[in-house]
Amino acid sequence: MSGRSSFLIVANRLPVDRTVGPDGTASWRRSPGGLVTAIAPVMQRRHGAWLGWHGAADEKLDPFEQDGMNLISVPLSTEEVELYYEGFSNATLWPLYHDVVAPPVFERDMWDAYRLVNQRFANAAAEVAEHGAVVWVQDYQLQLVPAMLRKLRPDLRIGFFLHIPFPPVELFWRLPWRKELVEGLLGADLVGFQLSGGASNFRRLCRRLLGLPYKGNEIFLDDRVVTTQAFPISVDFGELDTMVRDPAVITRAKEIRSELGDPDHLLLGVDRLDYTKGIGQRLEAFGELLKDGSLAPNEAVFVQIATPSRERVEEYRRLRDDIELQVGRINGEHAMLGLQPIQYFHQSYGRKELAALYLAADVMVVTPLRDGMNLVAKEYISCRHAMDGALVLSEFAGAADELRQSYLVNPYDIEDVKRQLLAAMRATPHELTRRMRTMRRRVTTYDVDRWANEFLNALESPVSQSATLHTA
Ligand code: ADQ
Repeated sequence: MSGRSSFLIVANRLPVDRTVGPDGTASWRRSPGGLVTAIAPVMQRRHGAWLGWHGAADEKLDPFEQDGMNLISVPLSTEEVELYYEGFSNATLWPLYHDVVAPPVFERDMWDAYRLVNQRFANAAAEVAEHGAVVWVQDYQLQLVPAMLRKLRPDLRIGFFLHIPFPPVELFWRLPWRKELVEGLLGADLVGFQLSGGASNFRRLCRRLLGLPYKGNEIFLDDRVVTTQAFPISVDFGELDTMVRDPAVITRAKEIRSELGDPDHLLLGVDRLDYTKGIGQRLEAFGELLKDGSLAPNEAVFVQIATPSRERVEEYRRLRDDIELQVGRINGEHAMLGLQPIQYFHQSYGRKELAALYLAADVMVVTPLRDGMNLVAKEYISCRHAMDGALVLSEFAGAADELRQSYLVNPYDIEDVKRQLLAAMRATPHELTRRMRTMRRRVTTYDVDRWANEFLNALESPVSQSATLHTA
């Protein structure tokens, strides 16, 4: 790849994974996920480029092309992976932005690495962006990039989207580097959040921390205006809807049910193994239903898929031990020969296998303690074209704002989770269809394509470009 680009995505990771074949040759494969699917066509149309780390430490790569996308690797050292990625991003910001459900770590060397790596990303973007290019920075690992980039290249149009929640002022206030982080984000023309609550937390913070006035969605700086707005992310509805009509996927879904002994109720959880996802809470509720006799051991099977995640961060190692102990206990108490009420898998699956699981499940259980959006909930909805199946969904997932017809629960209230699990299992087909139809209508209309387009339209809209200054 050569030359400059008029459209850039800047994200912690490149949208590809390296795989090594049996003969030892390495190749790149596009990573699954809605973000890549939504952005790929825009990239192709505009000769875009994607900047991000390629996943291996201490290695420099030349820019390369994959699936029509120009990819530029930003290198990270082993120490930077530890301090910037596992450290400041995942042990400081992640818990702080998720209601401090685990205690955040505040360490100066992590912050120093975060700043250094963000500067490297900003420098790389400044180097390849065409004059007046549109640059879209993604997520909490790169919150300093907008301001750093603006300083180097004031001609660019810079957007930022935060995939996780933006916390209330009172929680954010603890951060020793709060001012730098907020100023980093204010380097963007448009700062996007999953929910309007996150956007208003951010505006309030700007006023309290920096004394900046705001009106409606706009924050007024001395010389420009920053727009803040909610863009709830979504999934590739069409891709999933097509996939679950594939005869191979239908057969696999039937096989899954029969391998599980054709239970009356197949409950499913699919999450990264993360302490924000409320896996322990849902298993506790399910265990109690078995214990108090509300459910017979042969009546329901709970399949919990927990993708390995951030395994070098201490808190995640502890969580894995806790969950595995809990699964062992519940199965130990309630299993019968050849029948385990909880089937637990600490593995990653391909998209088709996941689609078959969604198709097989009667009740999808999504109970995060806090979640920016939660794509799993929307993926399940996309897979239920027969208009059956129930979604049990935490009030603390961003998706709850849109999916009001789910069985909403407070995951901290185990009795509530138990009640809603039972309600979902006992619902009539008519009731399930009524709920599912409305939820599917929402996800079909607001798919990930629309999300990306709405963000980019807002970023490039002449109204915000001409940004008439507030004279308050
Ligand atoms: P995550 O916290 O990773 O995302 P989520 O939105 O649920 O959470 O996305 C997880 C994705 O991984 C889904 O597409 C799911 O299908 C896939 N996945 C999970 N387990 C898997 C497995 N075992 N095998 C294969 N794939 C698996 C962050 C935020 C969310 C926000 C998204 C997007 O935390 O709140 O919705 O970004 O903005």
